[in-house]
Amino acid sequence: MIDLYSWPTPNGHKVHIMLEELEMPYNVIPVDIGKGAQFEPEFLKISPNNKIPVLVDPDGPDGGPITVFETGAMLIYLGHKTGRFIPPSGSAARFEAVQWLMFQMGGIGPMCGQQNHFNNYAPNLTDESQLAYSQARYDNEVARLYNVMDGRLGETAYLGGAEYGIADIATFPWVRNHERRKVDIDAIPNVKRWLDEIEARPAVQRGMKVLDDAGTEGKGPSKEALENMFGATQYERR
Ligand SMILES: N[C@@H](CCC(=O)N[C@@H](CS)C(=O)NCC(=O)O)C(=O)O
Repeated sequence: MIDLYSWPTPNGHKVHIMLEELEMPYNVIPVDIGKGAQFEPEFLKISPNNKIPVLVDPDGPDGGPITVFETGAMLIYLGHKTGRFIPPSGSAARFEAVQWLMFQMGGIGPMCGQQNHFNNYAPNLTDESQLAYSQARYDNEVARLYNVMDGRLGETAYLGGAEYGIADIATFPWVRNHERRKVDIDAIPNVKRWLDEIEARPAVQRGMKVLDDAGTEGKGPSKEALENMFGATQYERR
């Protein structure tokens, strides 16, 4: 059975949703990133970038176990393993889906992450003009990316193409919370249509509930969590 080292965050949710869509049995091992569990030496052996999630599949492609970190790689891995939620290997459709997956990995995820940081966390930034600049920079960039999505979804049913798949699964947990992203959803009706449809999928609803007993829902991070995620602990060489 697949072991998934995870935590209830947008990146964790991507893989929870994919595994639920696949109806694959899996075992979730919580890694409390607020308490610093991502820096434990045993975890760093499978996650050299000290981030969740990480997947360990005892039944990997060469007959032995395989470890995969980085959610984009994990979604491609699971799609390839099962032949589901990803177009056939080598097809033009595969590259179309992968490019929109990369749009999430290189754009939506990092920009929404920084927007969240500067709007909600930026713990030590007391210089108002720096804070205003940083917030405007990421608010604008996030709004721009939602508009790019809206254009794409005006042309195709799903982000990756005609079929629902890994690009949608990767993007949904980051964009569902549009109020937090300061985006007017009524101005981007194609994104709204897509969000409503994906939100209604039972597997998505199950995936979003994984680890919801971790007690993080609706709570801001503690001082200890802010230190672990953004403070000096992050920059110690390990
Ligand atoms: N690009 C990575 C990002 C993973 C990531 O940022 N994970 C966050 C939680 S959403 C994390 O583990 N943060 C803990 C830390 O940075 O110490 C992926 O897609 O897997």
